[in-house]
Amino acid sequence: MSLLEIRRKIDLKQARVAVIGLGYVGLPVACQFANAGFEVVGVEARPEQVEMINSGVCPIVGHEPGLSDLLSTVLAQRKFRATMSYQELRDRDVVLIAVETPVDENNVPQYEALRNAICALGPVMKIGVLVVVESTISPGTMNNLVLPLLCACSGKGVNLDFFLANCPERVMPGKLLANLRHMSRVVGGMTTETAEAAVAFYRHVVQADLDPTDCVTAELVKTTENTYRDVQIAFANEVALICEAVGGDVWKVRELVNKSPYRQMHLPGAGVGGHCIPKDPWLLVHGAPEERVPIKLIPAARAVNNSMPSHVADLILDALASAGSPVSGSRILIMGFAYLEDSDDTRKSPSGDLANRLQELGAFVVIHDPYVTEYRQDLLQAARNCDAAVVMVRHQEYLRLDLDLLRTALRKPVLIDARNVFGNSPTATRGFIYRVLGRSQSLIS
Ligand code: SAJ
Repeated sequence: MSLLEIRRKIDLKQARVAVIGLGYVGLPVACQFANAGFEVVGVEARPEQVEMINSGVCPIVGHEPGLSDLLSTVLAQRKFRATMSYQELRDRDVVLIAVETPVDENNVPQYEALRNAICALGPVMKIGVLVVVESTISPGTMNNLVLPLLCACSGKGVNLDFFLANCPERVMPGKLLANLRHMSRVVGGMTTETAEAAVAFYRHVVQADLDPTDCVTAELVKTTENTYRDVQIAFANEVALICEAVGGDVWKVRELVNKSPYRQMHLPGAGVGGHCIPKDPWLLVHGAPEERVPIKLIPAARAVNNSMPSHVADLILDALASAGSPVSGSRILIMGFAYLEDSDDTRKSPSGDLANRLQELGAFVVIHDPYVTEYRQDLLQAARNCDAAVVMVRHQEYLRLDLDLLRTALRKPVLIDARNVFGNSPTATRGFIYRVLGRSQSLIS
């Protein structure tokens, strides 16, 4: 089948679609295309996920508006089904690959899931199939890994027997369906015609810009947009450390800096968690050959952000010392374990790093988080007999907290604010031994 024939089937919504990997990227994508009128098969390696999905239970934890209902709808319409078998991909015209691409403890990308998907797809994919990689990958991966491996595993030729594109996902936990519909996408193709065919396909579910380009550009855009954010956050964090040392208040400095044209200083804080920002800078760096590109800034920014939980621990030690409490043997309440405000997602949470650091120092840690099941307890009850409380996440519940009640519950009135939740509130500044990340002690009355 030629690309023109694929285009015709896409335009008529007669293209049979498959999505490999039904995680927080693949499942919403599969449901959206099924809801747009395509018949979609989802391939998932975890049998319990397949069973949950086919029984209409959305396996994605956390609040994802509309996803459960959409899954039920497309299952009822028999437009979508999940399977473990790649044999069901033999008749597919368009195959999206949305598997995980983590980095290991040495920050080296791990493409095992991607390789497994390609090696399983190759032998069964039909002539004329359009294969689109949605996973976030290092620049060069399409040309140097995906393409040669797919040719080898299928015995087919690219642009002849199959067509290959890269359309990186731009999803955000908590807004999976909304982002999918309303955020622009870069669509890289091995040829211009392939990119245009992929644009025609995504046009059925994406209402924002779809920007056709080559695969390397698509890989660079996705990894760069998240690396940009990580570096910007690291800059804000380093300015926070400077402010603490020189008698400044980074929150005031940031507010005034951002009044200057073309300044968008990010928020300093307790660290950078989640599944994207801590990982994607390493995917970007890994794409550039070390011997040819002297990369310094991006790893340094990662190091700054990774050091913030330890800096919060230092603020806690300083405040406990002022209260005459040694850290060893102290009970410390960590408020917020999710990596992001008003989320239950705890992936690479800075609070986990802080808890480990405090326990190394001999402290006993009590964790509270209104969104995370195992830490969803009464806050004031959790605060009882604690010698300090540290706010790590700007959850709405903390913004509304009555600090007088917190002070009464604590054994010692020690409060460390790693996200400037309480600002200059008199109850915080006068009622506690109070530390705010990025604000010099001299400015806290
Ligand atoms: N953070 C800061 N300061 C900031 C912004 C974030 O310390 O100014 C911290 C957060 O507390 C969190 C981490 O960084 O621990 C990540 O926060 P995030 O707002 O970047 O949220 P993510 O990880 O969900 O990032 C996603 C990304 N989206 C995709 O990959 C498709 C990212 O590209 C988006 O920029 C981001 O959402 C967004 O815009 O909210």
